[in-house]
Amino acid sequence: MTSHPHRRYNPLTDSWVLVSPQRTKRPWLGRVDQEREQELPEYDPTCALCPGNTRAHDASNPDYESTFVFDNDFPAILSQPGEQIQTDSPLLETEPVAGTARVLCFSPHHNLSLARMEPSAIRSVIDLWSDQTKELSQSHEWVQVFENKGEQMGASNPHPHGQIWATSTLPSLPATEQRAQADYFEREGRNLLTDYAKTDSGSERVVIDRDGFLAVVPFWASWPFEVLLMPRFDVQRLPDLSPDQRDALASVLRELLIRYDNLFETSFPYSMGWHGAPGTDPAPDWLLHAHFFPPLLRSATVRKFMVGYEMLGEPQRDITPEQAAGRLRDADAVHYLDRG
Ligand code: H2U
Ligand code: ZN
Repeated sequence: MTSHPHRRYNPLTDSWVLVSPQRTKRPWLGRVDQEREQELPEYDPTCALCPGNTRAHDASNPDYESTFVFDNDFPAILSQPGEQIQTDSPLLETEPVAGTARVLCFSPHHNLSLARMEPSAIRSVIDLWSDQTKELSQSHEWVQVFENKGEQMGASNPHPHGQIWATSTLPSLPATEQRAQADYFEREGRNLLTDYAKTDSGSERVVIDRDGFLAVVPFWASWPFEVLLMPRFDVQRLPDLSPDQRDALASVLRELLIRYDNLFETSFPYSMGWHGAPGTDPAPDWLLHAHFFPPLLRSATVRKFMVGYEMLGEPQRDITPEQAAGRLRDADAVHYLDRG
């Protein structure tokens, strides 16, 4: 790949990223922070997500032993839509929205993360994601499963958890992906992401390729260690994954998150989430996939900021997706906290 500045096109979001590989010619400045993270207790009596504890509004958690889901006590969306807001200009456009917001506890153990959980426990989380998606997609246009992990991403609590926001409207990013995949399918007669998985298999961008799943730092990645996780088989939605495929996914997901943690020997912060076809009708243009957007660049504390040119022009990166994937491949597949 060239060492000259160039732009790369993201066909999923119809946008471009500026890549400046010549700036990484200098030796790698990465360092491992000596400072160890604070050790967390397995149970925290002040945590709103730990088993048996009381949350806001006096709701109390059961003594759950695997996963636990509850309606968010501070939801961003409400079950009933408000009235259409009247404005006096077409430039001031609004739309009512209704929905359901839930919090998903991944484990009763306050001090774990998905990377540190057993494959069978991760499998339970995948089942939870799938069941919730199945249930909520009956009555919502879009079901967004996501995890916002780490203080650097604004997560309020280290207890392993994710969220679901299910809405009566299709949000902007999935709507863009929807259009891109539909356009590609109409133009080429094939599935965009299935074609991309074929294009990238065996490439320098592969992080993991096994058991039917492919994790790559996509050609068009904006974030330094962004990853796109895709099945190598035709599946549009989480609930459609078979039991064997879910087990395989648990194993691949675990490996990816361990590699992330090992990169800078830190509990790697990120936002991740699933994009599957909206609705329940057949959608041959869609491929189920997960995006991982981690903020870190050079160490546990040196992060990438999307500022300046990025806010006014377009995203820019120095380390190429190929270099980033190489570093994730070189990272150990055994968690640093589990090494002898
Ligand atoms: P974050 O860590 O990403 O902020 O997610 C925690 C969520 O948990 C957040 O959406 C909810 C917050 O509203 N929450 C409750 O529903 N009840 C509580 O008692 C505390 C936090
Ligand atoms: Zn907790």
